[in-house]
Amino acid sequence: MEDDTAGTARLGDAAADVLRRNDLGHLTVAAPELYPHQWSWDTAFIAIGLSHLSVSRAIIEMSSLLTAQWRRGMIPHIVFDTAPGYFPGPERWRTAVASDAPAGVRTSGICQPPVHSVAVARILDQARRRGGADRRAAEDFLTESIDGWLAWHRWLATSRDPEGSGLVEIHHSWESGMDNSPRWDAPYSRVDAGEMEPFTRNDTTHVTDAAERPTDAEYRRYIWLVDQMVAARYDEEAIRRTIDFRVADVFASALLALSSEILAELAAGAGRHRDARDMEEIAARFRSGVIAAVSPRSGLAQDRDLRTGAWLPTATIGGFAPLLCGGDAAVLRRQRELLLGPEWCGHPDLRHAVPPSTSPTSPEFRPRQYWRGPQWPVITWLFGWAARRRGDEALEGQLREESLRQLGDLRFAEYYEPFTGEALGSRWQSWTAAVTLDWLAS
Ligand code: 2M8
Repeated sequence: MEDDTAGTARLGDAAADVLRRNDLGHLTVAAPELYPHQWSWDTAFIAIGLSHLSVSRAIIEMSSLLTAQWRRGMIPHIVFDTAPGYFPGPERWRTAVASDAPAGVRTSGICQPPVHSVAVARILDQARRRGGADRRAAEDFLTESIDGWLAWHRWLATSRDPEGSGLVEIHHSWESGMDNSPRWDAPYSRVDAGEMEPFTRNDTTHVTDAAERPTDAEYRRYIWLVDQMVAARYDEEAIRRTIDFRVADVFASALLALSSEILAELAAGAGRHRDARDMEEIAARFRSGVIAAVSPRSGLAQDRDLRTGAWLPTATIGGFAPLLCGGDAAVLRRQRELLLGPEWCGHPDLRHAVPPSTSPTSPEFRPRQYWRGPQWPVITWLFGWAARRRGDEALEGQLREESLRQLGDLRFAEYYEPFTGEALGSRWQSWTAAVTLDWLAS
């Protein structure tokens, strides 16, 4: 049998190879066939992985995303490259109708969770450890890009929380990053996709089994919402008045709180004290919003359907949002216990003790279907990283070790079947390879 060091080296080489193969020079595609463009939150994780290979390449990745930033601050969820074959492409998003879309770059018209300052901080740490030219490049990058990140957070805190509730409002489940999670079943049951321009999906041709992807009925609703946003010319107020999907996303809110706390530290380090205070305020507001959304009964944080006012109690990984942003020691203690307990990582039938996207004890759990049950290494990484930031090295260590065992199949899958460990969805997924590199480096 291969010894540990050889196995680790092989895993690291294979992960680096995935990033190299998915690299177009100016951006890294999220996955070679299924996702041949740049995705917003994928970019942050990819840059974290790249920072272990080349600080300057990691900086290019983040800078290239920022060139697609909309004028009011939104970072779009997809920046399209030239490859054909992804649906919906720029011709369906029609972002030219928007008054604040950037010129000269083709993007989608929605956003994804704000994890970018986690990447900026990680790149800076790496660069400072290396010193010399890397350090200078990363510090220059922070100076040049900080206004972009600040504008992004301010846009989220105003346009997506105009009433100051402390929760980020989303208008499409793609904005959550967890597209078909049962978190969204109730709000989607009220989306009645009517007559629409016909379309053909491409995604199902790139996975072994189409049942690992969302259903056609789900896709009709996804595209219906895109068309509704185009009709509203991507005007946030008009969208709020007319769209069939308005949900307060507790996971994105926790990430905004966490990332704003980090951005405040970065701003303070760059001598931008007023900006640092603004970011601290945003962090505090969204942290409180997340804690207020915790159900005393289940101990999990809940999303909220803003069209009906109903809280959404489904037991998904989104419910552990407080473990990302902190804010209440008792809530965190209970969540840690829950996460490691039999309904989650401690479920006796799991192949690897990392969190499934939906609890295996929930009636909505589907072990092979995308965000309805499989384990996502990138999500495990986020919880591990946040745990370490809180000083919970034990939790981080456990999640890392289990994940590295899971990734030992060298497929770098998009997601994994929780009971068998089978690789599902896309292979050679960039963010999976990237978090592998980060785990190996710690
Ligand atoms: C998945 O989402 C895209 C739409 O944005 C898709 O299914 O076509 C999600 O897992 C999302 O979180 C991720 O960012 C994206 C690219 O990896 O794929």
